[in-house]
Amino acid sequence: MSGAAWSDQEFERQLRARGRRYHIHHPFNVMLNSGAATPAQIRGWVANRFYYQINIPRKDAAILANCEDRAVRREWVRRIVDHDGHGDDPGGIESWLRLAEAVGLTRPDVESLAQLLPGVRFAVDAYVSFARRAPWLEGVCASLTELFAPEIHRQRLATWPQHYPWIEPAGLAYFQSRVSGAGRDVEYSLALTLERCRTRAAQERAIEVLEFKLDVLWQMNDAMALAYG
Ligand code: AHQ
Repeated sequence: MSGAAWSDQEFERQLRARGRRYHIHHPFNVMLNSGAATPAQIRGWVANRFYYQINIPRKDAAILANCEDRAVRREWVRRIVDHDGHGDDPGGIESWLRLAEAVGLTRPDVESLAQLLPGVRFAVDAYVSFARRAPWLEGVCASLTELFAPEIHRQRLATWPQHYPWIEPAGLAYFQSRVSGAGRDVEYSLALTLERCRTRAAQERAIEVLEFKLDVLWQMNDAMALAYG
């Protein structure tokens, strides 16, 4: 389509408008956050999302490897230590394993990926493969699904304790960390996207990349809904 470049305001509006396809609206997520999930469905979700979590640092390392801009790398590298941990901070992957124990899974079972569904594996692998071969700026654009992430984490924190009192509350610490973490991360990703995508073609490509990542998240929920009902 192309044509004149969108203003920053219009480009941001276009990006945020894709939130209607965010996985907060997927029936499986609605079931989880409305209190209708069984312990088995919760455990299946936690075990499968673990694969997404352990691949985030590898995805971000792929973006770093493709990025020649030191100023961007200085910012982006933080995402890796946020998940892998650094110093006294055990990191987000450790928090996810604590969530796993809080919902009645064991660390060895989750880390074995024994419950990993093919559809979840393929969606996550598609995301990592994309980050490896796409220009680094497109990898940045793919992370813009986090424009919508603080809300989904807040929703879990607001609903899971009342709906699932059997889950040890300390296990929800990861969601708490991402309310502010996702907000901080996406503030940088959005500013970089608005700054670097200066033509209409680059802006429309950014939208296309965001829609691909929205499909990755949606597909993960499709696979889990099919497997766990
Ligand atoms: O816990 C999540 C996380 O660390 C990230 C990194 C980011 C990216 O780089 O693509 N996306 C993301 C997301 C996380 N949690 C998801 C959830 O629903 O709990 C949301 C997901 C995202 O919105 O992309």
